[in-house]
Amino acid sequence: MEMNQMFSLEGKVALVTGAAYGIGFAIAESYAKAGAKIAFNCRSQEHMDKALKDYAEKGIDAKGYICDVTKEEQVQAMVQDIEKELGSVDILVNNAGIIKRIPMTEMKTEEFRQVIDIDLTAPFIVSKAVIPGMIRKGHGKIINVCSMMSELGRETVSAYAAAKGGLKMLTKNIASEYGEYNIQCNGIGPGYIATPQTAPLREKQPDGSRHPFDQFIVSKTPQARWGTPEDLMGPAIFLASSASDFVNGHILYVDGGILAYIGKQP
Ligand code: NAP
Ligand code: GCO
Repeated sequence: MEMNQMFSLEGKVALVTGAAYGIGFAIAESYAKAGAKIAFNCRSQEHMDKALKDYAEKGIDAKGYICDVTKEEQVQAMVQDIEKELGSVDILVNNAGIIKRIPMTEMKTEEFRQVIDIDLTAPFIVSKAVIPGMIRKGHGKIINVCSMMSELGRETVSAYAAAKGGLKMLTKNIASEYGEYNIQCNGIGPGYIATPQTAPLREKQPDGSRHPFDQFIVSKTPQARWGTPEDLMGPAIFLASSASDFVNGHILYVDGGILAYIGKQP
């Protein structure tokens, strides 16, 4: 196989969930540049209108669906519509996600459940909806967007860490259960990436100085910077393309070295 064919997504149908902006948008953009037809969803018409404009500005003819990934009927209907409009899904990226930063003893059980629902149950729901089509086609790629919190804990993110740790194991289980159908399921574990989700951690202090968490993350990252959504593009293409056809059940951390580093003595 030619080198450029190995990383090509020409003719593939990719569904990236929650790709109106942030990491999902960058991954979808990279897939379009590699030749894939793009489907994405988000929850609000306002975000959809803006996203469609942003994709068009990049020359990408993406199909957008208003769909809440926690609602199984909406997901099933979206997957059927994609099949009619673009063809059945070859590549699924379970990207949609939320975080709630609340100390565990102050967190309502309902809030904990909401995070688990979006960050862990929804990847199950969406994967379940596309796997039968992948089995019919004889191939498929599922990429779950994991996190540093698939491996590490910290104050205030108990629900998120539980969900992302669970997502790592869902990844390994999908790989185990459907590998024989030539479906590869892997995870991408972004480090700390500058997106709306992490904006509160980078807010300037009233005196104009950097947020202490911002300084902390830069000091914990050997590459000494926050990641950008674009940093995820190459690894996401690798996991969606034939270049990774024998990579299954793996979590590829894209973190500038955070997980390799014990940190500097204060
Ligand atoms: P973001 O900027 O907050 O974007 C999240 C996206 O998910 C939005 O498009 C949002 O769409 C969508 N979404 C949320 N709940 C949804 C639902 N129930 N149904 C459909 N869409 C939903 O987040 P991000 O930073 O790009 O993160 C994307 C993924 O990477 C998440 O899974 C996150 O946990 C993970 N991650 C992020 C970082 C980081 O440092 N930023 C690091 C590791 C992992 P609407 O606004 O329309 O709801
Ligand atoms: C936090 C962060 C995260 C990151 C990311 C790390 O509050 O610690 O928001 O958890 O977004 O998932 O990989």
